Amino acid sequence: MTACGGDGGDGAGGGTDDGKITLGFSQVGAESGWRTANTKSIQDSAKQAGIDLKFSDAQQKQENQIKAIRSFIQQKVDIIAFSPVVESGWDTVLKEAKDAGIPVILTDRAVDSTDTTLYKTFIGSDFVEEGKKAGDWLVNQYTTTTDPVNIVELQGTTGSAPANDRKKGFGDVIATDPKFKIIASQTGEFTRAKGKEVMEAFLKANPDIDVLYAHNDDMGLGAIEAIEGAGKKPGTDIKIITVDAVHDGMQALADGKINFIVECSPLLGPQLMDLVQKVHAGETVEPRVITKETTFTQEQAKAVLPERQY
Ligand code: GYE
Repeated sequence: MTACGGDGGDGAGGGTDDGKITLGFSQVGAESGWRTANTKSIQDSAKQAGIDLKFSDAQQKQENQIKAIRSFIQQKVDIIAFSPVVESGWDTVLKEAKDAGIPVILTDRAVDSTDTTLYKTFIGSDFVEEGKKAGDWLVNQYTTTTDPVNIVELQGTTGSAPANDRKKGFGDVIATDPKFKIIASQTGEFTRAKGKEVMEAFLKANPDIDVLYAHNDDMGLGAIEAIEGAGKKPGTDIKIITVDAVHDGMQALADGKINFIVECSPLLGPQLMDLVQKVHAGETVEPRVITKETTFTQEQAKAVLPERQY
């Protein structure tokens, strides 16, 4: 219906000829509750928008994402979207897509390519801002004391945009007062199992931990098990801040086991499909689309928990 007459195609046109847009999507993996909700959002909204989705799961490996993107190029999909597992190392494959005339949309995570013509737009959260919100909450909790505050940090996937940026945003805020000390910081790979394992090691090595900052809910939930296993009370003996606000995280917050969650919305599907349609129609789109999000205290979690979608 919206075909623009004339030659009716630009050579980049899709794998099939049924008039549907074909979207190749390379997902990071299935490491967390956030990721599961994100995948569902993308699959549901593609269906709703009548977009033919070719979905590929990279199991947290960049090489698998590069393979998937090359395969999408070979299949001549109309558009490629992907959530880059790490920030670096994408220039070559992005150039291949560009040379093939296939537009690319970055979803959820950024790349560090200096050539921004390699992709049309980037939709996702401002992770530095999320880290800052976590830091601001902490600073406000400890205004009346000058005693040292010992913090341990569970980082996300090494080299990923959310791990780099959440660390930076938080670090910048707490650096304003030397009483805040990050006494241990290690990756928990955004998973529950690794979060638990690393927290166990943190607890063994550090008898005096005041605060845990975990870059996502899943690692925080794993750490809660470790803290309980060590005979301590999560949320009381050790204050916990996480990011995402997925259902299980919000439940732990409402139960008093987590103290504060910075929201990161995984429901990017509808906006992504909208961008796919616009880019396909040759319309100009904003180079950066930032997801709106909030933060939750324990009281707020109790109030909103019944209506949460994920
Ligand atoms: O916070 C984490 C997931 O890239 C925003 O990846 C995403 C992050 C999210 O595994 O739970």
